[in-house]
Amino acid sequence: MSDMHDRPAGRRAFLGRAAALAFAGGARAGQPGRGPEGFAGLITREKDPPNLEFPFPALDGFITPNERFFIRCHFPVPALDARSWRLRVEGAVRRELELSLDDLRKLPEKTVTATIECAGNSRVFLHKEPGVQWELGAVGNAEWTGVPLAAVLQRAGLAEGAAEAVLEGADRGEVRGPPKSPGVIPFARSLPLTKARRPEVLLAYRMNGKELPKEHGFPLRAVVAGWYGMASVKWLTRVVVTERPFDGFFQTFDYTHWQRVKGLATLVPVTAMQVKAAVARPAPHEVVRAGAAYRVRGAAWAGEAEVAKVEVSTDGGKTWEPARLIGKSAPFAWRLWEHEWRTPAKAGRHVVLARATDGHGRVQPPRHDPDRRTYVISHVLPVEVEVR
Ligand SMILES: Nc1nc2c(c(=O)[nH]1)N[C@H]1C(S)=C(S)[C@@H](COP(=O)(O)O)O[C@H]1N2
Ligand SMILES: [Mo]
Repeated sequence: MSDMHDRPAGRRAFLGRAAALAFAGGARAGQPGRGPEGFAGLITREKDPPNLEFPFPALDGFITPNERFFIRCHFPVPALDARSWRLRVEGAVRRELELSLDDLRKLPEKTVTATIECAGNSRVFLHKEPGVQWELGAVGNAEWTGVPLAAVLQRAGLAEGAAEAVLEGADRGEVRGPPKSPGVIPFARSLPLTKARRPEVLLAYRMNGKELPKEHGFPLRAVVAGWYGMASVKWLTRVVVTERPFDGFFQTFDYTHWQRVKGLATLVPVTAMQVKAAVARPAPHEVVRAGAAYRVRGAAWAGEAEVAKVEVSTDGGKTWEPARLIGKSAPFAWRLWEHEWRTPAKAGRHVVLARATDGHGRVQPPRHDPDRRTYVISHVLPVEVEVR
């Protein structure tokens, strides 16, 4: 299983059943209410619009299959017809474009394996903050295929002074607030051109080798690898190149955090994902057998950086041991990890923790920094288990 994520693009992208059960320890097969691989479906956090999360304890492979990938929608899912659908490119460009899906498919195709985490993932662990109450599962890792945004921008030609690319979706609605939106607005987010032109930023029409599902942005979405999910605009219909930073609703009121510049707190848009390890098993309040071998396991990701190290503590943070990183490191994709735990002989409550370090030496913080507001929730999260 050490080569579990090292598969060439286009081949069967998720683990075979045998390998999946090996990662899952095989223990969950046949449990009531669970499928053979321990997957009991997504958890509904909000019905309308759909906001559903992956039950993170069911993590059993490097690739998240499409039907297991979390869904985050601010507005109702738009129904788009692929034949009449067009992507308009306008603003500070030399040539405005109107591209069909066929036009896009003629550009050089590219596949990127990327982890997308919602910036509000793990919000339920903060103290009674408003917003979708995600546990650990507003995150997934998929193989995205499409064309680089850079290729489209190059076709349009950037005008002098161009600074950002605003990506606009076809979904729209009114945010009741507070704060309220200025009436009905589409979902839109901008990228500075330095990121927009990077090779890992795709306009994707396929997800794990299949047509992009409706809830995930059919027929075309952005995939901004390395950044939190809000940047990966779904149901993309327009790219507007601007000369000045875009101050739209989801760029200012939502998905921003405080940054201290010379002692002054200033709001900045949420961008790159921060290093984070999440424990899949044990699940919270799982009953674990005393005096036995237990495989602690999970995933870790670090946005634009690499996961350098994952450490596990099974004594509430007093001592830490290195976990084994599975497979090879792939840029922008999470890394599965595991750790053998010899559980105590005596029954009682125990706290399991995982802590990741990225390639720049940045370690997950022990507590949530309030300057991050209710986003970028990457502090170490304790998992309480009962040894019995
Ligand atoms: N058009 C549009 N794009 C969107 C959103 C949205 O509501 N509308 N939600 C964003 C957020 S906050 C996240 S976390 C990701 C989630 O992508 P997924 O639903 O495919 O998991 O989509 C992003 N792109
Ligand atoms: Mo999100």
